[in-house]
Amino acid sequence: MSTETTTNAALFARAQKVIPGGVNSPVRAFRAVGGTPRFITRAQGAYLFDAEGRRYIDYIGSWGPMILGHGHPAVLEAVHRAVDEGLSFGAPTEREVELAEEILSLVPSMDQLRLVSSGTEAAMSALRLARGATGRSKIIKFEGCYHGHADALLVKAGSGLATFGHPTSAGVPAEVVQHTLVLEYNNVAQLEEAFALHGASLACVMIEPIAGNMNFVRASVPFMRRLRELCSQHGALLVFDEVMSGFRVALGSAQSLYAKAIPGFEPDVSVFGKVIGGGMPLAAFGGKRAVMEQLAPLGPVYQAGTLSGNPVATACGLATLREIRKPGYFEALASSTRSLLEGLLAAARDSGVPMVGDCEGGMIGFFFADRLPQNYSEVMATDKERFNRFFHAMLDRGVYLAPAMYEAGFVSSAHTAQDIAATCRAAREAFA
Ligand code: KE4
Repeated sequence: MSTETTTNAALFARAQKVIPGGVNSPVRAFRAVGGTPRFITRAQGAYLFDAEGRRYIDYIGSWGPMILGHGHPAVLEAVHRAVDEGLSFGAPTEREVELAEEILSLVPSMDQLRLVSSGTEAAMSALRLARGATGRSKIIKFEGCYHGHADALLVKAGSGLATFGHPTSAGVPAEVVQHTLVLEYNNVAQLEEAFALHGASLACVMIEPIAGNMNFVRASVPFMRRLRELCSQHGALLVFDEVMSGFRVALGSAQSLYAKAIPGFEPDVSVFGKVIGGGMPLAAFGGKRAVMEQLAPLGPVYQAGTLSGNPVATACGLATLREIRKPGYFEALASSTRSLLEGLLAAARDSGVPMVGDCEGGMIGFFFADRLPQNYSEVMATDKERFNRFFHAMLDRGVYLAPAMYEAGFVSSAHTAQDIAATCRAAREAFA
């Protein structure tokens, strides 16, 4: 590699010639925070290394998958073995059955699941399944929740509850989102009204139970309890999009937290991704047998994928799940994450900077505000400029936070107490 392409800026200029925006996923382009994206050459443990040889403590973890940190020996060993056996067969393998059994053993709300290659594909398929299983077309989603980029889910709130959504992306015809109603997260009154108006024609409600795509916002227990009641009452399926929260906020995912607070609580369909692939392209959606049996080849709802259940990806996911289900794993991870949050908030407090935050398991979020936002508009009212300055001040000090204030952060089991302490020291310098 010649010298002129060893800097991040040179690589970014070169990338932009051949890839739109120089990235294969928009949030990587740093457009929300400004500056030049770091081109990563390798990663190990809690660290990323960029093209200029800089080391960063990594709090993105590939946007969630790298819960064990980078290069965990058990995961690499499993992947190397799988690679030697074959990259893809397009035929069933025992390992995808093992992975399905492993996931189902940790998510009692599901009888069966299907493996796919991305969270988008899983959420899109879950939506089609809900519509096929109920014979209904209308759906509800919430402002600030992201469920991948399938057309019907790229939609923003209409001008009120009677009107349906408008596309958030070019290329999505209005007809495609005319059945999608967008409500305010944590707003029980809107739920009541929407179900009163449309309950009989609702196929499903899709929700991120802990919303990681507006940084970190929990669905309140009263809201979630009422949502479950209304879905049951009107025959709409409750679809939990746990692509981000799944196996990240708890071993039993976010649904296990709501099951503790609401006796008998279960979603009808769940969507997973990220952690269950351990960094390889793998996601899943599942639910009760009666719903899942609507899927081809058994039922009328079509869904398919060349690399679904890929033998290398399933090896990576299986090795990851077998590590995180070990006794004490999540207690230790949650403790690291809490000490990070407490350290950051203490640094802000000592500098007179208004900062709030929340965390659960290995997922963390913080806002420059006086109180925790409960919905998208409150998140967007927090101090974006201060976040962006903080992001760069931390990046300059070797701490890689999510490059957008509406993204969550992730701690891995590879982050040591020293890494957490170094991060909090960097925050104190950044706030000074
Ligand atoms: P993917 O298609 O990116 O694997 O998953 C889509 C998806 C679905 N549901 C939830 C709750 C998600 O968080 C995601 C993807 N999350 C983003 C981070 N905000 C991935 C990062 C990116 O878009 O590059």
